[in-house]
Amino acid sequence: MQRENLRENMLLGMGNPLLDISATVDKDFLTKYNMKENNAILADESHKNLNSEMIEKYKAEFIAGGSVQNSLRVAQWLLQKPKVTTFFGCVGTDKYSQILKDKAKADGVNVVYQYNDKVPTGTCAVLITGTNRSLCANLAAANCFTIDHIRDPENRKLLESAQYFYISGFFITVSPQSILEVAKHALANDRPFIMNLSAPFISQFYKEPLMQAMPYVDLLFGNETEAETFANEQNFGTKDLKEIALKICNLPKQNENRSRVCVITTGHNPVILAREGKISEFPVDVLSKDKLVDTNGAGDAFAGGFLSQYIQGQSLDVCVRCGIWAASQIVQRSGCTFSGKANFQ
Ligand code: 26A
Repeated sequence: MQRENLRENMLLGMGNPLLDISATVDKDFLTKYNMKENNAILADESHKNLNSEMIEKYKAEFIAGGSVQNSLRVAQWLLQKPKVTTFFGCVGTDKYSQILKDKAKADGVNVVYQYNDKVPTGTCAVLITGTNRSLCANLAAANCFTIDHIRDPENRKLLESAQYFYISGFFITVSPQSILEVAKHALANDRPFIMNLSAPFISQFYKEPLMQAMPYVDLLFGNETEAETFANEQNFGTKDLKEIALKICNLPKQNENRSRVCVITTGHNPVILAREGKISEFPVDVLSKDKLVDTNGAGDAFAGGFLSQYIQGQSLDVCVRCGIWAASQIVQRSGCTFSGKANFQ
């Protein structure tokens, strides 16, 4: 398929729009807030001073974030045609949501937010230690997303004309009902339904809604710690990532026309792709330490790069290579940001 065949609103994404508050911190600061490197958690009472400390003590910068929105921005960067992707998520009516919207729109995403005028836009503290990142999301308005948004007649048209659907595991904490509605729509129309494991805590603490969505999932992304946690929670009886990927493919599935594909990223180690009982591995070019800035957004960029090719009907091999390329660009910058024209070959 050629770029000319790309049309508006082919890929519909749904997730938590968050403004990242990002700074390099010392490890003690991580410990103080009971956070671990390369993890992602939801904020609770104990994190109420986290953002202000990040801003005042560490001079944090504000960067557009939110996992799915990041992926769509990266996909748009590669697609070079505006509005091929549409994003649903909930924000407040404040300055932060304007920043998020402006950024995503400038990058070409068709942003269709649900607005909540009582709750502020969600934020995510991004604590960088060396090249690792630890995320603590305060969902705020993102958590107020309701199924009404996808049932609104104008938005319904967008849902109906979309060919591919991408939702983060993170969104399970917000509206599992909306996830199932989209999943069932995808199934009824034989269109790919794509999810991401997003973080270990999703497999641990949102097991039931996650496993309700799983039978609809045609393509699943995850990284090594997410896959290991998932396997452990599902009593797979193995820590071997290739076996885990194959077992994920074999979990019960609704749409029998499509066999499930599972893609596991493993940092700088090869990407594992499982499909139809087979494993393929794709090496990652290891960047020198001085080129690496931070890994915030690497997984999102991988998904965005992959999806940019997937929706053009490219082979899974090309999709993975593009995911790897996109992630390698994003880790050379702060947060999920990029500049210039994407030159993936
Ligand atoms: C529900 N949670 C915890 C989250 C997130 C999240 N996006 C959606 N839901 N926690 C962190 N992020 C986003 O992940 C990106 C890096 O992969 C951050 O906003 C960050 O931009």
